[in-house]
Amino acid sequence: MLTFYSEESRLRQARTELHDGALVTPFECPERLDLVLKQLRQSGLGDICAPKAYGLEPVMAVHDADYVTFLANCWKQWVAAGHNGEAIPNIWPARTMRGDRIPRSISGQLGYYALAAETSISEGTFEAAMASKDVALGALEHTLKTGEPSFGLCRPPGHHAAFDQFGGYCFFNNAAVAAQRALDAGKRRVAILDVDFHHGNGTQQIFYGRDDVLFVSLHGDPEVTFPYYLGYADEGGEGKGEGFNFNYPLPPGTSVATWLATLDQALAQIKAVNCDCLIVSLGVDIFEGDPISAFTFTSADFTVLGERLAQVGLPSVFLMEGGYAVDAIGVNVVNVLQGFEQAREKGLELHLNKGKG
Ligand code: SP5
Ligand code: ZN
Repeated sequence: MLTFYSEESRLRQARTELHDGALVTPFECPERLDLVLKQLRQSGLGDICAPKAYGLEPVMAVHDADYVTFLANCWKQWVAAGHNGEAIPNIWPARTMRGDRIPRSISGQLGYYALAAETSISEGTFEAAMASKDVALGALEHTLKTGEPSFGLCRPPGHHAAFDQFGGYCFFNNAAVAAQRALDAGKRRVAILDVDFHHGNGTQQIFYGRDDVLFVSLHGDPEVTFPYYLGYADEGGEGKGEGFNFNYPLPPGTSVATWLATLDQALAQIKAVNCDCLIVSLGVDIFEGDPISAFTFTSADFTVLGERLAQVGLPSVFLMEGGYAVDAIGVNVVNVLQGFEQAREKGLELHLNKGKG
């Protein structure tokens, strides 16, 4: 399986995250890349290549143009306004105020375009976000061309980024950018399966009214888990999109057996709808050792996850989302990809033998 990766993902080097009431070094850090790259190289899974630059057009296909302009200029404007720290919102157009004004001040714009305060904008953030969506698009293009699976080692992650909002460490929604690109290349329907510990609120929001992207997510119950305000089981899509959104919120501490049984339901939903390809929002923060999450996967369980995903039998693109702070994230990612490859090869073999039979 080919991996796509960009050195420019390292340009995101934020120093501050608002966590538990303190500013800490961000959990979503460049070292995450090294942990995954190291295991990929040791695994012999396949080559690692750099994507080409796809420009802004595929981003504008799912994000608001003014939002993209805001991201491109935010750091410059923040510095020009004389601020010393990194750009962090501290006021929002909350329910009791006007939601239709975009203030001229960068501080006002930050609140308008942010959905959470843990994610600061710093020098290089926009450039890294550009690289990350190129990684996703490179992986997608390879899979569309060959039918072979691919892995996009995206950083920063994407699934919390909505049409015109950043947050949850995400700026451009890499999975949404890739899904839209697949449609624009002639695919009729794309399935996005999100297994990150957190609900993929951005992906859901972008496609909520549409029937050409099926969004299915397993995640920590938003009653008690970030992002709190989306990801409930009763969110089934709207208008044409009704029946094309499935949320499976699960309580913190959910056993792997329960999680996998729920996955089987999610996969049945995907198989019940005709989809031309599968994009997996691959967060490995469902690991038992993850510092900010609360599911219980062991490293071995990730192999089982990969095997199950192969049973869907669709051309598949894996895109990195969350997974933090522990060496095991590399092994966990590789286990998913190897589990997938091995099950897929076995499936192909069975298929061939049947043909000969
Ligand atoms: C891509 C992704 O995984 N983004 C996650 C963003 C989570 N941001 C806020 C997390 C708040 C976690 N609080 C947990 C406290 C555990 N002691
Ligand atoms: Zn997550």
